[in-house]
Amino acid sequence: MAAWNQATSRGGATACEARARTNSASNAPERVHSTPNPAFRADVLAGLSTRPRAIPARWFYDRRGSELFEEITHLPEYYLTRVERSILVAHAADIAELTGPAAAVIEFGSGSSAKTPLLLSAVAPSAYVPIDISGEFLRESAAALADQFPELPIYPVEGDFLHPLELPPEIGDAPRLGFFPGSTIGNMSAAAAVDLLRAMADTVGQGSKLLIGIDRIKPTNVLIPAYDDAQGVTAEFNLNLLHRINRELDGNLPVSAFRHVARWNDTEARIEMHLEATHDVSFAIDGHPFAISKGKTIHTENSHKYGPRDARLLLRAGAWTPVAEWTDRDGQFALILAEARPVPAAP
Ligand code: SAH
Ligand code: AVI
Repeated sequence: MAAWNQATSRGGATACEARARTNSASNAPERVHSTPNPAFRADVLAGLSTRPRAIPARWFYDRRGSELFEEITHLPEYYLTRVERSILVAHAADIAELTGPAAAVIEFGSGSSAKTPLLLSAVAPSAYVPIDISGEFLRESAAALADQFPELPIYPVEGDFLHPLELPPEIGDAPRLGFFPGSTIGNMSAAAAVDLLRAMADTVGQGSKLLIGIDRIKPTNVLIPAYDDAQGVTAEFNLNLLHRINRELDGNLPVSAFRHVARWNDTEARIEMHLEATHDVSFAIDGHPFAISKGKTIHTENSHKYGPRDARLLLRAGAWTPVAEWTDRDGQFALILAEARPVPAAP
């Protein structure tokens, strides 16, 4: 069982402190002297030693990474957040009717919880449990939300949702509504997504509901700019992973020798983000030497896109039965409500 670092945000940090969030991390010295996260260290050392080189995308989200993702959500090219928000605005009442009142809302990968008020206002929950790997950002976002919903008990949980999770006992026997927006499910392979969906069903229990956002397959002239924006924010988000390695793992990666690459992999139906070496480089991380030749890449993220049937099949494979689906007028993005039901015996 993973050790979950949990704290109620009532009486915790104030929204004022949350608003005082700054970009100071970008000016911080490259090296920090705290105990390195052993899972981060293991993933980086293993990921740079295997071919093709790859580091799991969850390590993007230190404080600076969370801030940069938040900036991405405001970019004109990054349609996902804007469109998902518009679907929530248009259908919050329908969602509330199907989910019922007084549920404990459990959000997976809550980030800034920016879209969450739309759901919370509609469903009148009994508690809110935001779960995120980016602890400081999570606590500040929860504190800001507590100011907006002073009557709502909020129990932030810092942890990796890919590990087994016990919900805070304070939520009691309230019905559970999982919330997994943003198409974060797309950052996993189909196999990992199915495992996660099944684990979520175990966590929230049979009869519980899940509201999940899933990005749709669309033309590359929309997809590529969404992941390679004109202002270079996504590039900075990607390159921050290298800064994070230098800061936290005693690395000396020459960050300026790497460039951000976003490409569409049609076979896998996904956007891939890579960091490509612009010349031959050698560096060390925690005393371990590495070399990368010009043109070779570190694969840092997959963002899978799903057709309508694929998305529903993924949910069924993950032990969730779709009960309703809403999209925008252009069918760019889907919000699906599903229920954890026992899989019926095959005919
Ligand atoms: N839900 C928000 C944020 C999406 S960004 C939205 O829709 O805009 C993805 C979020 O998931 C980040 O806040 C990141 O820190 C978190 N995250 C990514 N992988 C995670 C993991 N394995 N466990 C817990 N949180 C994770
Ligand atoms: C969090 N996740 C769904 C984002 C995505 O679109 O895959 C992360 C991201 N990567 C680059 N831009 C945004």
